[in-house]
Amino acid sequence: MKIYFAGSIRGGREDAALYFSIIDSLKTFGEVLTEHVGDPSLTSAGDDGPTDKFIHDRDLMWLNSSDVIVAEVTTVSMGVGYEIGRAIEAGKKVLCLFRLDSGKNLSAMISGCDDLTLVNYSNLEEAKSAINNFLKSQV
Ligand code: 6K6
Repeated sequence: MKIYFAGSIRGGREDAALYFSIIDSLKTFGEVLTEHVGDPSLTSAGDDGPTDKFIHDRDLMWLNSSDVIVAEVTTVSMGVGYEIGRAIEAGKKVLCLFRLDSGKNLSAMISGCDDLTLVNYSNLEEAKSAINNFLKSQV
């Protein structure tokens, strides 16, 4: 199974360690195409690297080749919202994970969307359990 994990980069890296742990658990189900999203050395500022067009086109190619999308949506990110929208339009199955104790308000465009699965969670174990239930139902 090819899994596309989406998490905030330029939207802010405060949950990067959490992304790393989620990706670790996703790897037990298949290939994670976007492992770099959990890289603790990746900052929101970034450094020398590929152009934005390269990143956009490469990531969309990965998104379109993936079987499922798992998005951590607690830290607000324009890119993650965009990826979720493109994934739904492409007919992909999308799981969104939102941390209830974050004090953040999830966009109604995610919480009000019938075309995705949204799970509110409090800790990593609950996130893993949501991932397990979601991915099991895809095979
Ligand atoms: C590092 C720092 C700044 O830019 C970078 C390199 N950028 C990216 N590399 C890989 N994927 C990216 C990059 N920027 C955005 N994405 C994709 O959008 C990822 O798949 C994330 O799920 C999502 C993050 O969007 P923003 O708006 O938070 O950056």
